[in-house]
Amino acid sequence: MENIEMNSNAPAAAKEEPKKVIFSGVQPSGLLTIGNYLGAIKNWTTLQDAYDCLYCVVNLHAITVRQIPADLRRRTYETLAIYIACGLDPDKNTLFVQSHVPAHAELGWLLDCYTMFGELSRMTQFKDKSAKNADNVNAGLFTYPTLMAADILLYQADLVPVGQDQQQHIEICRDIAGRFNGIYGNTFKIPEGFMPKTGTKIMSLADPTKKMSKSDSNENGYVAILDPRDVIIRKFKRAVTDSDTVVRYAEGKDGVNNLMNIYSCFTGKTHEEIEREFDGRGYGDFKMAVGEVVADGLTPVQARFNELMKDKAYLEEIMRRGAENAQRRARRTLSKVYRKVGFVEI
Ligand code: AQP
Repeated sequence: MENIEMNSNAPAAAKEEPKKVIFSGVQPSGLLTIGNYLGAIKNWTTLQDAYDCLYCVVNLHAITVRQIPADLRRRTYETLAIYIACGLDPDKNTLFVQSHVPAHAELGWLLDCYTMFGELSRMTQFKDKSAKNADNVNAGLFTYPTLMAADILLYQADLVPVGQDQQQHIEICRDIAGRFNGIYGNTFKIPEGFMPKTGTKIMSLADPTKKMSKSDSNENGYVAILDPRDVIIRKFKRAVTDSDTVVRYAEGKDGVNNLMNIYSCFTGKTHEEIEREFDGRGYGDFKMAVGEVVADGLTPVQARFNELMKDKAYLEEIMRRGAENAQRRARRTLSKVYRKVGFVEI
């Protein structure tokens, strides 16, 4: 053993800065798409060494839209398996399921009482989802952003890596936290949104003016991470483009722009490089090439996913470990909040 001499005059060892905290999640509300992959999960994997990351399968959010129970249960396992298959290491990140940590629902309720009806009414996701689910415009759909604020604030997260569609929810989370801090003194860290450089908004292949969504009723609109190769290629072949025939990134060419973004995310090539590569070639060639790079990129993810899904006990062990860790951290914030608002703790 090394003999270290203590010297009281020696300068104190440089104190290591604690890692910044990251929180994010995906709803197990369908087959995860390349929008979820490029806008969120792929970005998360680049953060796992430098940050203290918590990634959640947000099943409480998923029931704001009616789910078939057996599907929801299966997709909860699948979503966790996709996180790991995409490269999230369960030893470096806290991976967990939202309903396993009751503090989310508890803080969600409390924050409902500090969120205004008017601000929730302005959320575009609420407007879009109410239009899509006109027969089930439930209170949970309306207060979704408050629960999302609770998810983030419970862990005193510094950063929330999300796609562009979630930017408005990050803003309202900051407003709620600021309001609470204004009344009771510093309680919550005010988080920042953190968007990837590319892939922030992947559009539907069937209607490139709309975001690609896993709950789209038109299966040709999205490419699922688990879609087989032939399905991926067929969906790209059918992708809506325009009457022009030149592969270039320009205003009004939503379909081609979207395909160029996807190609760029999977190959690392810039738009200029893509334009040069497909100079003089038609859309047919281009769509085929996009389908192939996407299918190639997803092959290892799918292989790892299939292995993981054979071992439910392993996935449950990850869920259990993640929930214990998350619950311990979440409780600290919740106790602080309860004290501040005047709840008696026994
Ligand atoms: N099309 C997209 N482009 C880029 N990022 C996207 N994300 C979703 N769609 C795209 C990002 O994925 C993360 C998880 O999303 P979610 O499942 O919690 O909810 P969502 O944003 O409502 O995603 P979907 O696929 O549209 O789900 P459904 O259809 O169930 O509502 C978020 O970071 C999101 O930005």
